Amino acid sequence: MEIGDVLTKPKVLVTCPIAQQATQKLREIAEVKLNPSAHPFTKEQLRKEVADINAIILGADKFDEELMAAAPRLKMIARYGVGYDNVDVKTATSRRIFVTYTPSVLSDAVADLTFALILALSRRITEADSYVKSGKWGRSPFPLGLDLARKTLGIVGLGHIGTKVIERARAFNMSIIYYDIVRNKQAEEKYGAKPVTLKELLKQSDYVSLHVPLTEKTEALIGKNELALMKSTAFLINTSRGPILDQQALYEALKEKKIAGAGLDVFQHEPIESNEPMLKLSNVVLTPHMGSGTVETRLAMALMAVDDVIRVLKGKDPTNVVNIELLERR
Ligand code: 8YV
Repeated sequence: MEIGDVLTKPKVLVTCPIAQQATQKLREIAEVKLNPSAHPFTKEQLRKEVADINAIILGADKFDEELMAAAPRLKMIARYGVGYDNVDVKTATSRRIFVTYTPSVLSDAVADLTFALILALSRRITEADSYVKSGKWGRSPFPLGLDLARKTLGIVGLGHIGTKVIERARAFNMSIIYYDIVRNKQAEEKYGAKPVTLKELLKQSDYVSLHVPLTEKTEALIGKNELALMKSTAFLINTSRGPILDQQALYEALKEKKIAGAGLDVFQHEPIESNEPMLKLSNVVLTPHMGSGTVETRLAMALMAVDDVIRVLKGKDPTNVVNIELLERR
């Protein structure tokens, strides 16, 4: 801390809208700067904004080495979310900047949205809504949907969110298979989830749901060859990160009806581009990256992020640390 900092409150930048209750709590100990616009900061804006901040609560903005270099007083980056693929954690660690995140509190919300997409696809909810609103009821028959009971759900990445999806699927009487680089014995015993290879999962599942973090290893995990293994009656759901899927390959598979449909909350580029061909397909249900977007969950995430910011600004260790090496080095 610099001498001037003792006399003034530490400065915290919040790059995305968060619950007022959380910003109020933060204001008790810090000077809080919010992003006044509905749009994310541009990189240039962010470079200026970070010049004198001590901590940042970060939305989906990319935070790289260049921005860290432009923020000499930065002690921590609190990711408002569970995924931290937008943060250069390696550089943060080398600069002794804590990176925190908000795991677990959003798992139910993301699992709910995953299931909402599964149900919307199976029972054609978005099409049915347009059918009724456009006055077609009584004039042409509405196509039949599909049962979930006795179908197979394939979970790719069985962590906290994947487990919550399984809990919901069990209530719908679905069979569960999963692929993960680590065996989840607990889920196997508790829910009868069967571990399989990715290839087997793609071949056997009626619904494939992606729940892996975005890393170098998971980028484009599902491409043309993987999609070709899926049943023509199967659906793909992605509430994790866009780049895990090859979006162009998915578009082609959907267009040529090689798979039945897709429910997507995340995309290669966000916001989705207006000329994105996927927007014209009828066998997709698209949502605007809103997996954690409920009142209760967003409040819990904001308070979790703020609590860690307060801890760090008071010289304590944060609780939800990504770069735990920094704790070990203390
Ligand atoms: C976003 C998410 O963080 O948890 C995540 O990683 O993708 C979301 O919860 C949220 O939309 C704010 O950026």
